Order: sequence, then structure tokens, then C-alpha cells
Amino acid sequence: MHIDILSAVPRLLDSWFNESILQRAQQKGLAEVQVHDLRDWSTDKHRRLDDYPFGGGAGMVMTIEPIHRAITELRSKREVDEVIYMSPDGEMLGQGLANQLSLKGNLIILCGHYKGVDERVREHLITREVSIGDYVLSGGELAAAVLSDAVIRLLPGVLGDETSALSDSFQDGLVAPPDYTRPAEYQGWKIPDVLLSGHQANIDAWRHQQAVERTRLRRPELLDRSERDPGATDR
Ligand code: 6GU
Repeated sequence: MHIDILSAVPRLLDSWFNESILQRAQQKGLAEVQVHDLRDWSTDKHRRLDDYPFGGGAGMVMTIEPIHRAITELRSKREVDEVIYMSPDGEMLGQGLANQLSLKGNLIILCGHYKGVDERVREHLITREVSIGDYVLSGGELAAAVLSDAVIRLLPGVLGDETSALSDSFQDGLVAPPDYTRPAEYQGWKIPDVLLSGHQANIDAWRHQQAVERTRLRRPELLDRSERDPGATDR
């Protein structure tokens, strides 16, 4: 997978993609992330990317030309599957959307700044708009990093243990069960006996039951009605 990120502040993202799991994914050749400086496509002598809004009002708006030039150049280099604009009024990122995007080959992610972009960018150049939650960030960079992380860790081979992405919270619609490691007792605080039983079927059953119970307590909206309210179908 190739991800091109377009940003007015690329330095914000450089360190992020050069560390951790994402760096390993890139070293293994499973994912390539390139962070581009939108100013490289500005034709303005001061390399400006923004201008005053038509009709007046506070704040600046990112102009269409550098964005158009950047997307056109990147599209000429490879077959681009989606051009994603990170925006608080976009489609909400969830595990389902991350799974869907992890099946694509090449993505462009545009990070907005200031008041946002000239609406014609959204009308003509973008294929998809994604939000990471109902709160406002000062720029799309953090959101682009979140989206890239959620997608790249799903690519086969990125995580050491092939099964670990499948046992993530949300992958089966449940939050994850608790984990414990040594020591089995710390200052009198013990781990559940079943984990020491050596009986794998019992352990698996316990984990599933914990996941369901935790989901009911913490994220009831993830459960369908029959699980949330056992017996509801009898009434
Ligand atoms: Cl994608 N961008 C910005 N600027 N703020 C956000 C967001 C995105 N998602 C939630 N808040």
C-alpha cells in the first residue's frame, strides 16, 4: 500500500511515520508513506497556501491551485484508489472503514488547515471525507496519522503475530478481554484462576464472556439488542 499525505506542516508527521510499527511496515516493504509539503506545489512567490474567504468573515481558506497541482501529479505517478480529505464533518472513522481502506492499493490523504479548503476541492478533487471524532482539531495531520495507523496495522505481515489484528477490540464488534502477565500474584493482587488452569477451551470461553460483559458495561451500543437484553426476543 502506498499512502501520500499532503500537508501544509509536513514536519508534524515526519517523526510519527519514522518510528514504531509504521516504520517496520515500511522497512518490510508492506506500506510506503510519503508526507509531502503542499508548498512545493504553490506558485505564489511567498509559497502561500491560503487566502481570504469570498464574502468576508474570519479565518483563511486553503486555495485550490496547489492542492489540484499536487493531486494531479500524484495521480499521474500511480493509480490512486481514494483521495481522502480529513474533516470533522466527514464520515466517522470506525474499524469497518479501516478494514475497507486496508484493501486498497494507493491512497492520498489531504490535511486541511486554517478554516479548511476551498469548497471546490471537496466538490471536484476528493473522493471521500473522513472524521476521527466529534471534536475539532487545529489541523488534519493528527487525524491523517490516526487513519494511516488504523489502516496500516491491518495489512498482512505488519503485526508480528498474524492473529493479533483479528483479536483487536472492535474487530468482532466487542471490546477486548483483559490480559495479565507475570507475576501471577503481586502484593496480594491475583489473576483469575482460569488463566492458570491450562484448559484452553475454558480460557477461550472465559475471554469471550469477559469481552461480552465488558462491552455491555462500557460500550452497550456495540451490542445488538438480543445480546444487550437477553430474552428480549421472547417478549
Ligand atoms: Cl479529520 N480534522 C480536523 N481538523 N478536526 C477533526 C477531524 C479531522 N476529525 C475530528 N476532528
